[in-house]
Amino acid sequence: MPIFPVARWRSRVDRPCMLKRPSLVPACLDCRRWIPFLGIFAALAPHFSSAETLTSAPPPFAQTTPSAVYTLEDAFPALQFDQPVAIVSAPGEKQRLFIVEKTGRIQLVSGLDGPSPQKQLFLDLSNPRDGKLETSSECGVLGLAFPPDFAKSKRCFVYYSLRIDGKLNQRLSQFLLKSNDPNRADAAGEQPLWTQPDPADNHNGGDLHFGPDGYLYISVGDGGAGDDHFDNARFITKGFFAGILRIDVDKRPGNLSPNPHPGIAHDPSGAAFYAVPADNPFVGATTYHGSPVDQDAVRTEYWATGLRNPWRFSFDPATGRLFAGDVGQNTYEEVDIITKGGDYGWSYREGTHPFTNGPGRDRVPSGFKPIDPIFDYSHSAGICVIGGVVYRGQSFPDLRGLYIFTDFGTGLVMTLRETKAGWVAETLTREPGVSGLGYDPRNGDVLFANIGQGKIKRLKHGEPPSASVRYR
Ligand SMILES: [Ca+2]
Repeated sequence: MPIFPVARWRSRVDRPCMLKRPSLVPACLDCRRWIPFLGIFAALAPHFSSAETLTSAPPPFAQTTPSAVYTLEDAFPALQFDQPVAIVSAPGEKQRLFIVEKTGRIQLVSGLDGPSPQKQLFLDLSNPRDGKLETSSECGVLGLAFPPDFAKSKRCFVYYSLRIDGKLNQRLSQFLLKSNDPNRADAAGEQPLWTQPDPADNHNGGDLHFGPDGYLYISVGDGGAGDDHFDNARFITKGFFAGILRIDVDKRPGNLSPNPHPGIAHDPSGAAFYAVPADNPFVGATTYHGSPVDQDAVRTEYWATGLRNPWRFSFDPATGRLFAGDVGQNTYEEVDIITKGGDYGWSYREGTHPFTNGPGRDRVPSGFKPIDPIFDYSHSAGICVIGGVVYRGQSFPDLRGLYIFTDFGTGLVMTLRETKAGWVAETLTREPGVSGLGYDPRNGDVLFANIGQGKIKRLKHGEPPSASVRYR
């Protein structure tokens, strides 16, 4: 089912384009800075099948034949979801899975080992306490994370979009379980951490994960429109934009109060509901890109900068490395390993390539020292990277240690293998409409949220070989 009316979609995609696209992909995709990428592919997803032949040119990486043929199957045939975007587990739990629905609800799937897993409502943000939920374009309920002490603290964190007095905001909030129901969070007891005005409904990031250090990592986009129109990406003194943030929701001793920001919530004493880890990379920063910055205005929450729209990211459970998919503008998609204080180049670069349509064009500062993505691919292979996960399960020994991710548009399900010569990409299968990946907490199987179909898929060995991706 399309997630918004086709007529509205057509009105957006009929804008003139400068470039041509493969026949299966609408010409508008090059202009998607004006198009909600999730919406458009939910509408397109029914037009693809895993056995189709791509008419585009082969991708710019070797088309290798996996040692086994893979496909995706419906993980929960009896369960339907409403635009799923994230698949989340709670620490230490094997029998519950949480599915974040962009349209306002978080569903809990229980009884994973049983013959018929059940779905029930975990948290309903359809009508948030402080405003109106916004679900258009790339807005909605976008991320969920449980802290390491969830079993004791019974709290979770959610990132979502809402309008307050008609104005769009992105919000990070804490929720608690209801006292009498371990399977339900209490929407009425919401405690916002911050609420940031957002100039456009796209490029919101919105993924949440606790790292191995117990801190909460948050992905944020550049605000939106296109070409870094609002000029947020090149600075660390504006809002919560264009990077990965790291905060301490436990307010451990020695950590710091955040610098003032009008969107940060405070308790009656004036204290924020989180702290900034004292060793965050921009604590005490006096320069950025070689230019002086006001220490009191630095968003010390930054862990890494220079990302356009890091829609989905994950931690490798074995190594703790942080992998992110950063959605590109018109030409390149990229996968990054995010490191402390790393600058990933936007909006001076798109992938490893100079970006000359941004607000900083022709004025790249001498202090600009970006980190290359581990992999980027051109729009001949895809148009919207969906960051995935490192496979650490037992079912598929040939995939162990590989990073598995997808392209939302062409549906390529790809792997990245680390070699002495660098990262090598392979194509596993094809599934358009995937908007997020996660794990089955029982066995580490990779799960895929297909926003167009409203289904959770599972990677499996497939037959026959004709179901694999072919190029001509
Ligand atoms: Ca935005």
